[in-house]
Amino acid sequence: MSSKNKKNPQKPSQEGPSNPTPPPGEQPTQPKANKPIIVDIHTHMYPPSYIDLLQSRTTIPLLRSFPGHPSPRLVLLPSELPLLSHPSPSHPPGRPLTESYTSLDAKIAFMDKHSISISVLSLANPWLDFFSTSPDTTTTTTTTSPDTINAAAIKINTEFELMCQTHPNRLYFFAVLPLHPTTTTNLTNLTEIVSSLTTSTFPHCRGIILGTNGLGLGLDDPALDPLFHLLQDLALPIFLHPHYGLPNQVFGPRAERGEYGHVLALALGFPMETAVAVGRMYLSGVFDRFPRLKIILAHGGGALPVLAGRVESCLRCDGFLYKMEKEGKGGRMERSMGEVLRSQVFLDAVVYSEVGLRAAIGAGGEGGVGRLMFGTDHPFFPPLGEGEGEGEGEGEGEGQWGSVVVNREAVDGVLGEGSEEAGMVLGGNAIRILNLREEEGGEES
Ligand code: 5CU
Repeated sequence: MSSKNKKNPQKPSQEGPSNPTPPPGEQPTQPKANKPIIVDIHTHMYPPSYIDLLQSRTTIPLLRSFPGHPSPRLVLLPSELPLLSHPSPSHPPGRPLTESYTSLDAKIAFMDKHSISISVLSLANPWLDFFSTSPDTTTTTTTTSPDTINAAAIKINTEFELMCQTHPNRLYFFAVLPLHPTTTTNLTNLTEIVSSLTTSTFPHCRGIILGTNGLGLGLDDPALDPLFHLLQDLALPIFLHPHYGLPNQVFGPRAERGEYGHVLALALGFPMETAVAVGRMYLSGVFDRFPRLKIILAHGGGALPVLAGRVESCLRCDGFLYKMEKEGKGGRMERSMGEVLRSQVFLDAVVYSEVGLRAAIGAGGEGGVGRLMFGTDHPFFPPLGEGEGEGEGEGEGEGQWGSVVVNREAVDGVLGEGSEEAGMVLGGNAIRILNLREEEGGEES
């Protein structure tokens, strides 16, 4: 990791017009030179009750054993669905359920191996979306009662809270919400659950993780307004994460037959999904209605940083929206997409390249460096075992994970190893933005 490329360092962000000065206790934390505090804000787990849920299911997401393969496999992605009905004996769909997905000891060992002081845990995709009407209708479960879904969310959040309590100062979490179509008629319950996240029951909760599905109609669904209102009022950020990617047909029949593994779905489908979700929120006026809502986008905002200008341009030239505005029927946003990105949006630094990282920093404007937070996406993208086919031998491996090193090197390469700016992205920003304060009697990393 070299400091030769100290290019384009930028100043810390003021958090936009809605948050001109950080409140007391949210002052920027400056890490010590050369030994930055590393905070991982993008790190997943499946706690025990979620594994039970996966085990009980017959369609994605599920856990399934395949003859000739020692460990059960986690089959999660819509792109894996065609392979589930005709699994190849040598390359069954999914990924082996290793300890990395389920064990807190494995998470701590991973953190220690990568000098990560603090992790903000979250349930991995697809959260509890399968209880809702999803874009992939085969994953719909309509018979589950709202009480059961609420109870599942509370149980999972409690499991995360307890994990955090066993490692004070090292672990926090983003909670999962029980979103389902009946939520709108059941808002009191949802309000109670969301409000509880800021009480002494969940002292380690720092926001919520959300997919792009919402209640089944996406995040521009006006039925979500009460939720956004509440999250804004409680100052609970959304960590927005993709899961559905793009429809399988986009990638062609060879991808549908599994010939390209997960590459297209994860590398190209996920980032487009994130960009589309935020574009829909923007055009529907979510950010105008909730200007204090904070949203953290996974994978450096996906395709959004490079496409935000194009969204603005298309909006400026759209005859239909122009006419709507003239007729006083809306159509225009109060702020440009760029302004929203510079004031309400934060990005993780899980982009795997200097080019991508520069775009993510640029999206935040002058204060872009102050809006970016390091992440690993653990336990996804592990090192693969030597000579093992299709990830069967994947695991912790001996050294640091290549997927993590590449992200760390991009930060050091763009901002300069040991620089103040690199320290902000690696940990200082997360400590400030997510208010990761020291607890008494906490453990050292
Ligand atoms: O490899 C994968 O399937 C995934 C996934 O499902 N979610 C994620 O965040 N990264 C990779």
